[in-house]
Amino acid sequence: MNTRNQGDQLILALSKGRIFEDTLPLLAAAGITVLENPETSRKLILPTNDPAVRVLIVRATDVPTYVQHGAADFGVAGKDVLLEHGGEGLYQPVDLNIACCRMSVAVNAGFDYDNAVRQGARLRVATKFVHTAREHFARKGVHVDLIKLYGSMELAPLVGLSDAIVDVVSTGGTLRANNLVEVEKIMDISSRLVVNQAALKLKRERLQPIIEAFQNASKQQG
Ligand code: PRT
Ligand code: MG
Repeated sequence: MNTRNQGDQLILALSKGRIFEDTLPLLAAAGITVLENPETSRKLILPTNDPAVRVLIVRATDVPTYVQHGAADFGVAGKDVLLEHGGEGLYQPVDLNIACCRMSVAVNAGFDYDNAVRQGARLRVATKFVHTAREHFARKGVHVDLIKLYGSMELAPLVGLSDAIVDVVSTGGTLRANNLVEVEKIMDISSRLVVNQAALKLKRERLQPIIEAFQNASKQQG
């Protein structure tokens, strides 16, 4: 099978899990059904009921990269991921209101965050979201040493790697289970449709109806 992205093809980049699940109803609204389940299939390129449309399964943080370089024409990515990527080469026409959560600062239950900030203490902050964290603390005038992690941020304060973490929170269950407290919300997060800027021009006839279907379906959800 030729997997290069050609003119008559449309390639959608999605991550497994919540983004894939929440995107399925939007695809259905555009008349597109994915024919294999990424949780059970070993395939990284999934067929759909439309032979010209295929779905790439990539890591959530890699979705903007595939779309930026045109290896995928469009994709779905969280605002958290897009802020770290920077968004170059991407058109972001629709906030899909899916995979909603918030970006927050959390600390050990015993740590007096407000007092540390008031005292002008230098904070060690562990996060995957270094760009967002740097901007947040700069805005507050708080000095931080950022420690880049790639997952399980919740562990860092427990073992003394950091004083605080910046992470996305949805139910708060993971924080509670690890005796951490959310002390500051940085922003609300949802996922966006991202489209390669060149593809939007060259494949407009194919892409536009899908963008509109996503737009209408996400309005009805939200
Ligand atoms: O899992 P992987 O390392 O491959 O990447 P990822 O975690 O970025 O991907 P994925 O699929 O887990 O998340 C994709 C997108 O979903 C993120 O970019 C967010 O925009 C959004 N989202 C919504 C979330 C959550 N809710 C969420 N709860 N992403 C991650 N989480 C994590 C959270 O950090 C915590 O560790 O899930 C854990 C449980 O959260 P609680 O608060 O419900 O306990
Ligand atoms: Mg995850």
